[in-house]
Amino acid sequence: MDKELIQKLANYTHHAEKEKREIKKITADLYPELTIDEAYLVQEELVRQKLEEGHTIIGPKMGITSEAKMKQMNVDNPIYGYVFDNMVVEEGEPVSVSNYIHPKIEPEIGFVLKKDLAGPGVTALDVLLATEYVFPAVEIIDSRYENFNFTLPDVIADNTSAAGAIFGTYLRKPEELELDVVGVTLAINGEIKSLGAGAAVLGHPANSVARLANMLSEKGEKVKAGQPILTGGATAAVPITPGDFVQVKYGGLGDVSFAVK
Ligand code: OOG
Ligand code: MG
Repeated sequence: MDKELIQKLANYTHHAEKEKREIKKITADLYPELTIDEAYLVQEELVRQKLEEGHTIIGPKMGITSEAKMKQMNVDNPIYGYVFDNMVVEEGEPVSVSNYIHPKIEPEIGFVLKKDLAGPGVTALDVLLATEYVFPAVEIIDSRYENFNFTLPDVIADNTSAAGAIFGTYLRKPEELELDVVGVTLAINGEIKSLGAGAAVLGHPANSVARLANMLSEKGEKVKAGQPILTGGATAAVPITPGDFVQVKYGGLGDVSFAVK
């Protein structure tokens, strides 16, 4: 895959994101043979373009780390992408659907490390020993592809549908909780729409961070201390519409609430 094609595909998803416009997935007819490795090259170019425009990376995100997400999206392997500064919604602020194409939300458990983690061979124990805090989070995903319909390479080239993140402020040390049995409920206007537990995320959310470190090591990169890390939706994603009041509660790990306008 030459540089020109990488740029063309990165422009394709990047422009759709900026213009809040749905596009056909890359593998539909633009470039059906896109592989996972090539898709990460497209993602790298997309990240480069965003940095060049003056945006900054807030932290990495894992995706497709739970059975619920694999089933919902019909893809079967964890992937990673990046949350940028212009995607962060302050806790307590309303989420405006007009900023997105067809937003959905996901309850996630966040990590902040106190030291960098470089793979390969990083384990969940390594992650827990390197973790400063865990915190509750909600990710807003907004695939640029029609009907959220994509293959794994497509979604990687679309920065894993990253569009928004609300980082809760209820910080806990990882040893204060059994993160795998932390329950989570997502309610909209008082009605439970999805529920799960930390164990839905690769058995334990620390496994997701370990996987991230090991995947990044293939490119000579590491998971950096101090950045909020999203470990992936613990339940299927839920669409939001104006008038919704969303309340996501985590057992022993606080909650994140917001209005949708
Ligand atoms: C891809 C992003 C998945 C997660 O937490 O599983 C993701 C998508 O479902 O559009 O962020
Ligand atoms: Mg997610």
